[in-house]
Amino acid sequence: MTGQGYVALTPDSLPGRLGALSVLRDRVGPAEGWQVREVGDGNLNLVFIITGSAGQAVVKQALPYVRLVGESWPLPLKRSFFEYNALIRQEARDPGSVPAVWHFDEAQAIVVMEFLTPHVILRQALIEGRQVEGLGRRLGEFCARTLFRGSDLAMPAAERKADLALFAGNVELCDITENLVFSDPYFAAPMNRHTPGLDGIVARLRSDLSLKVAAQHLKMAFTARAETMLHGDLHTGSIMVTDTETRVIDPEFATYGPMGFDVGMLIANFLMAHFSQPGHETAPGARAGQQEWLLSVVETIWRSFVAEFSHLWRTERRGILYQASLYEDQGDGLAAEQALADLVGRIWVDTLGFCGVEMHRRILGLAHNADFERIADEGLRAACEARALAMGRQLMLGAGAIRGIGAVTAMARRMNKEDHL
Ligand code: SR1
Ligand code: MG
Repeated sequence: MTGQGYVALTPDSLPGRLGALSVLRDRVGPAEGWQVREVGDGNLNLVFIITGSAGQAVVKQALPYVRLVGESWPLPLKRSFFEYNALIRQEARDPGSVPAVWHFDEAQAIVVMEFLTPHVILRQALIEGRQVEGLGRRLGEFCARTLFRGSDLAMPAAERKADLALFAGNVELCDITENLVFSDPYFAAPMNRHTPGLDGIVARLRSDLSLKVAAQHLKMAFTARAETMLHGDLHTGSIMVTDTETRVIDPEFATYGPMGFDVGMLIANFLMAHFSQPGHETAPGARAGQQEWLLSVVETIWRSFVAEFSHLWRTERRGILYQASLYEDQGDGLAAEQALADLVGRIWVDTLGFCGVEMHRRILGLAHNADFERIADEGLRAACEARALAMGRQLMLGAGAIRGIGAVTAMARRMNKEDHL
């Protein structure tokens, strides 16, 4: 499982092992003065912050197993290779959207990156009731730029095919998504867990045959439709923010897949943040403003995504799909606009479906969201989660009939007042 010579870092061993790297000496200062803390709180990796006389850096190292579960679940180190390759592509496609990568060591599965400060993980900020200026616009643009520019709409065909082959190697992380997102929530899989008060609604969802079919249609879209390079795990724990700045991190699940996957996962996590707010308020209704803001972010993500995607369609469509030679160059500019509207419509339907499965798997599967998990009162948590489960079902089954992002936020607003237990 581990590559030759791989050894996991510790805070004590890190200065000796990385102290000779010139990029760290230059940016952080001499290793003799380093202070190292391990701060990883995700499901998979080690994350260290180095503080030195000249600055700070982040060192992320893959472990040969799933940290959340332990050594009984081996996971290849090569996910670090995919993360590195995704980060440098995202930086090229949307400059300034991700942390700068300073060094990559494939054998040790180490990525050395810029330390983002005073950024915090967005999920934590949302639980605390904080708001971030420009968040929805920035995330919508990130999705549009990375998804458009990583596809056959924009890339030279040979380059795109080489990338498709490269990311096709990310088999084990795709396998996690394929099982944990699309299958496990819909039966009593061994690693699943849910809040006890949800037993009734969980039984109803798992006996809903249409839902099981919809989930597998979505899984087929994920496995078969290699439209673009996805981030692959775009949730609010994969985003770091200040009050005014947004950066996307952790693309180790990167793979080629359908455009709606990233957008759907992202929106799902804002909707879950919305439904979880009553579990974090200090007085009834105290988080009503935060809930409305979260829905406004959902709307802005989608609208900014469409606006930027449309802009790129009109200005950077140089790939092998929907060529200008077929449309604009023939005087058929209107056909290009019609093709754009059709494509955005397809992405929209995919987005809603992926949004629904993500809402289900974070409540029914192995990997839950702190938004709900931090609600200590189990009855209150179940009530909040049940609303998200019900909405996830409506999105998956009704995707084709939901007209516009305003209908989605209206649905969330309505369901937030309902009892779905
Ligand atoms: C076993 S890994 C569980 C989850 O953590 C990651 O962040 C992904 O979301 C994955 O599905
Ligand atoms: Mg992650």
